[in-house]
Amino acid sequence: MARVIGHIDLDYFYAQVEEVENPSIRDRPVVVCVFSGRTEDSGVVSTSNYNARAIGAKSGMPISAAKRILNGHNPVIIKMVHEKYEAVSGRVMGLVSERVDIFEKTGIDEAFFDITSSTGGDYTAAAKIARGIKDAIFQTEGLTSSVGIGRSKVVAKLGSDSAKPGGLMTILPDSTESFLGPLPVTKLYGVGPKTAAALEEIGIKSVQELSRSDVSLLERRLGRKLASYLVSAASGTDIDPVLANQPPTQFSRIVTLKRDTRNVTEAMEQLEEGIAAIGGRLANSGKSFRTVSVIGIQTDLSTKTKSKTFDIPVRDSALIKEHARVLISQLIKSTSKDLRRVGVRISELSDSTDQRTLAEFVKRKV
Ligand code: DGT
Ligand code: CA
Ligand code: CA
Repeated sequence: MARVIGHIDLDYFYAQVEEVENPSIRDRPVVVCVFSGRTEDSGVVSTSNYNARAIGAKSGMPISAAKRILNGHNPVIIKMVHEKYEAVSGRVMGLVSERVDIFEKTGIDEAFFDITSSTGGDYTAAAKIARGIKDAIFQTEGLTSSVGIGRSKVVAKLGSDSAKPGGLMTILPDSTESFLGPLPVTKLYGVGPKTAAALEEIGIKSVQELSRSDVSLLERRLGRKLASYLVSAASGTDIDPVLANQPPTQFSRIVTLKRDTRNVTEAMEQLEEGIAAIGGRLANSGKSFRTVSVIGIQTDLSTKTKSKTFDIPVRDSALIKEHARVLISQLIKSTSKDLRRVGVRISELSDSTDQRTLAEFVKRKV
C-alpha cells in the first residue's frame, strides 16, 4: 500500500496573523519587520502579504528597501512580535495533530503528517481529511493554509508549495512521476545552489532528468549518500518517515540586553516578554515544571547559571517571574562582570495532572 503523507504550510504566516487581528489592513501591502534597533529603519522584512510581494517587498529584504519600493502604495509596516505568532502556531498545530495519525512539526508554520493508517491508503479519504484540517484552521483562527498530499515527504512538500496560496494538491501515487518530472531540481528538498550547480554541470536541470540519470556518474560527482537520496527524491520514492515530535523537556528564552548591565530591574524588564512566552507555552502544554533557571552571558562571553528546584512539580507561571528575579539578583552578586545577554529556563517538565499550585501546597503544609 502506498503511504499517504501530508505537508501543511500556512500562507504568509506572520502577515496573515496581523491581518486577522486587524482586517482593515487586508487590502494594503503588509510587511512584518524585525527591527534591529540600531537606527530607525535598520532590520529586515520577516515576511509580507501577497499585495506587498506583488510590488516586490519580500522576506529577507532590508526594511529601508521595502519602504522605498512600497512608497506611494499605502503600506502597513508592522513590528514582528514573535510570541504572538508562537501562540497562534501552537493552537494551529493542535488542530492538525488531533486529526492525523502521526504528526511532525517542522517549523513555526509547517508540519508533515502521516494518514496512511486512518485512510487505508485511499487518497480520496486523505483529501477529505486535509480539507477538514484546512477548514478547522480557517474557522478557528481565520488563517488560510496550503496542503500537499503524496506518497513521500518530498512529494507532499512540493504539493503544498504548488498549492500555495490557499490550495490543496493531492498527488496520486500513479501521477507522482508526471507531477515531479517537469519541476526544476532546485525545488527538491535538500538541493541547494551548490548541488544544483553540480547537477547542471552534468546536464541535469529538471527532476525528470535527475530521475533518469546515470547513478554511478551521480555518485562520483556528489557522493553515494546524496546521490541515492536525490534519485529516490526525484522519483518520489524517498522513504523518510514522518516522525512524531519528541515532547520538549524544557522551555527557555534568551535576550540580548540593549546595553551591558548589572542592574536587576533593567535585566528583568527586558526578560518580561520572554517570561510571558514561557508562561504561555507552559499553559498550552498543560505541563508542570520543577526547576527555574536564569542564564547570564557576561561581557567576556562566559556563562553563569543559577537555579531553583521546587519540592514538587508546579504549574503556576507567576512563579517563573518571581524566582527569575531572585535568581538574577543572586547571579549578579556572584560576579563582578556586566551581563550582555540573559535568559530564563524552566525544566524538569512533567505531565503531572496535579492541579495544586505551590501556594496551595504551602497552605496544606501549614
Ligand atoms: P508563504 O508560505 O510563502 O505563503 O509565506 P510565509 O511568510 O508563511 O513564508 P514561510 O513559510 O517561508 O515562513 C514562515 C514564517 O517565518 C514567515 O511568516 C515569517 C518567518 N520568516 C520567513 N522567512 C524569514 C526571513 O528571511 N527572516 C525572518 N526574520 N523571518 C522569516
Ligand atoms: Ca508559510
Ligand atoms: Ca513555512
